[in-house]
Amino acid sequence: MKTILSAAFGLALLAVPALAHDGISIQDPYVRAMGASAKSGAVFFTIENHSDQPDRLIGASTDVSDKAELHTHKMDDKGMMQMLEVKEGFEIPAGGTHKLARGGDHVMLFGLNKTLGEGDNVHVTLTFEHAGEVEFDAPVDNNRMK
Ligand SMILES: [Cu+2]
Repeated sequence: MKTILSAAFGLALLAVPALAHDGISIQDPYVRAMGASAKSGAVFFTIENHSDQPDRLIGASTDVSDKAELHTHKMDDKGMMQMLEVKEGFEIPAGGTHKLARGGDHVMLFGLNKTLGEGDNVHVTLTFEHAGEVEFDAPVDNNRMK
């Protein structure tokens, strides 16, 4: 048993360099804009933390919005879904992931300064407590459900 465990542990250590990322990487991002004349939208993605310490997403901005806030959905006492700003941000555990998805955590965009069409790219800058700024492009996909 002990041999099997240490063999598995050895493999796990070997697998780490293959990921080849230090710190934070962003997977599978997309943007949703509500309607053709939408003044707001949301960005979804998965955050991977490849470092050995926890990190925290604490801010966001984009090239198409006046403002971007970290939001989540919560059920209120009447059973209605409500959106609220999460001032403390989202923690990503060491070696773990945090998914922003419809019906849950998201980056909310306010004051869209242009009409976003299907497939348009939005340039997103995220600010992390430890990793600092991480930039990526996210395509608009209004048909995606998750
Ligand atoms: Cu929101």
